[in-house]
Amino acid sequence: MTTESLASPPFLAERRLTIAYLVVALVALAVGGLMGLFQATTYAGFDRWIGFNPYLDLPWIASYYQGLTIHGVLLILVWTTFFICGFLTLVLVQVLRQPLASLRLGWVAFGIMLFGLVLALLPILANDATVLFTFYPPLKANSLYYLGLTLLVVGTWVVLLTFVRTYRAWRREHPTERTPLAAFMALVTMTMWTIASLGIAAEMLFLVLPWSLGLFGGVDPLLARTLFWFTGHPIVYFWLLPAYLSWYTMVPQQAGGRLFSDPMARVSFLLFLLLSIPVGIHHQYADPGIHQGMKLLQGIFTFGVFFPSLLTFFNVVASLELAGRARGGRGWLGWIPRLPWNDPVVTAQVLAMILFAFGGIGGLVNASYNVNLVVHNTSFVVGHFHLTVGTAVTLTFMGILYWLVPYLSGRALVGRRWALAQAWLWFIGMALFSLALHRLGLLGMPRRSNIGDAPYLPLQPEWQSWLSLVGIGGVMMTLSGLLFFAILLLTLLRSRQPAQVAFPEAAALSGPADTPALLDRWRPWLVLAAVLIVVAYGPPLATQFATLALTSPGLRPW
Ligand code: HAS
Ligand code: CU1
Repeated sequence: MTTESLASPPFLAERRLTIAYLVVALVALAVGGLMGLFQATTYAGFDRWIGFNPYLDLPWIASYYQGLTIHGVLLILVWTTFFICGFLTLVLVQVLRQPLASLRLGWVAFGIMLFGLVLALLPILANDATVLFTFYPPLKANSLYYLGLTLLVVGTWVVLLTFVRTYRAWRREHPTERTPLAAFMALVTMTMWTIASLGIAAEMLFLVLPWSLGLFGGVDPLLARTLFWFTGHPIVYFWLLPAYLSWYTMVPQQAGGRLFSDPMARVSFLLFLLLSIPVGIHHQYADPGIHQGMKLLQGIFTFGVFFPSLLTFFNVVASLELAGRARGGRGWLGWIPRLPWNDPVVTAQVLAMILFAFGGIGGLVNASYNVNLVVHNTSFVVGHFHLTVGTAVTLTFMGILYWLVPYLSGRALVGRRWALAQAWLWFIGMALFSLALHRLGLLGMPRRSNIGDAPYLPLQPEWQSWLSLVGIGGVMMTLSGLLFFAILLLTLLRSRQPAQVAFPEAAALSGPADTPALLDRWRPWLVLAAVLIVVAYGPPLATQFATLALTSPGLRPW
């Protein structure tokens, strides 16, 4: 643990950069969350009760689909990415005790991302890019949407560049030391993401952007989807790994214990580096034009990428057990009540873990080819990703903000009890909401449909009670979100007490010294990752390039 005097906090300049990222992230969370409320309540038919339908009654939102685009882009792309870039920047400089190699480059990265975000938002808000966050062609958006999202991605590459330069500077001064675990995790996360993002970058630059500018007469939807999912699966681990970083390197200390195994944590992250990318075709099991053999191979790799999460399950629960026992817990399960359930930082994150176990099981269902055919494009998948990105990631980030905002502002958190209530409300609301969506998916309810109002989709009677539960869960999450923002704002505006927060760095039972040197090298793992990508994506991409057909004209059904 590092204790620093509040009079002159270290890395003041880097903190400012982190704060800038967090501000954008939180605004995105607020606006994106509001769209979620609209969706959940119209699904449940509450709009007819209260005589207010956001899509008909609000002048600035034209349709369910525009709302859903705002929801997806702001939450899944902006809230996550901006939070992660800000959080990891701080983590890197703190644990390496090394200033950012180039602060200016750090701000350039932020500037590119923010500029890209503004460009993408303009057509979204003007209802000129109502193509959802997946922007599947032949749906065709205004070019600014594609250009903006491309810049957002390019900005994250610059973030990696600043990380690598910072790490190199540290390495020169510490040639034989093991990279501190949290810094290692930050680097793996950004490296994996950068390789992964090459798919979406290629899709943008060589297919949809020229097509939207009128340079190509048509587009090849299959190739576009394949390149999209090359990035679209690993992006979920780009969101997850920073949460894991907190579960491994911070929560054990915050809970009063130690990390169980540092080397095992590194193995888990290296497995993510290897296996996150060559699995994207599990989103395309239902697509024609991809060979069954490749679907099988990527399906098998998908079961492979399950393992680093199983290692995490074991390691993180063992660490929590160490904490509970250090606090006097006895017996098989007696350690659980001894965890600091009165601390919102820990409670929010443990609750996130618990729901993630169910999200992970749902992931296995999705990954199984024959069952996927039952749940694909149904609300089952929506239930799955609200447990993962909506809870494992989002509730963890909220828990992190409960120490990070005091840490950055120097003001103690106000309303700890309210913060606890907020975490539980999210947990219970999301549990009901996701349960209902999983169930509705099994009852055949499609995802991405204006349930309740779509003329082509009559409501099935057996959906009705579950739809009410979706609405109730959505309202609970909205209340939780309101509480969350109120607590943060009051902390910033009203808190009179100085914060007593040190940067959390958990010690480990089996520490970095037990880590074999091979786990701290980069080249072998990067080469292996590249080989796996070529094996998994070489054949389908080669076939799709060979049969490239830029023939689909654009569609604007909205
Ligand atoms: Fe997924 C679709 C498969 C994980 C997000 N996923 C999606 C979509 C999103 C998403 C957004 O194979 C929809 C995309 C779209 O718009 O179409 N997913 C998986 C698999 C995993 C998985 C195998 N997904 C995630 C994560 C996400 C995420 C993480 C976001 C962050 N997913 C799929 C598939 C589809 C899919 C198919 C396509 C479906 C279709 O047809 O469209 C695995 O990585 C999951 C592994 C997780 C675990 C859980 C480990 C538990 C831990 C916590 C332990 C601690 C506890 C605390 C319990 C094995 C580490 C104990 C505490 C005490 C106090 C005792
Ligand atoms: Cu996936």
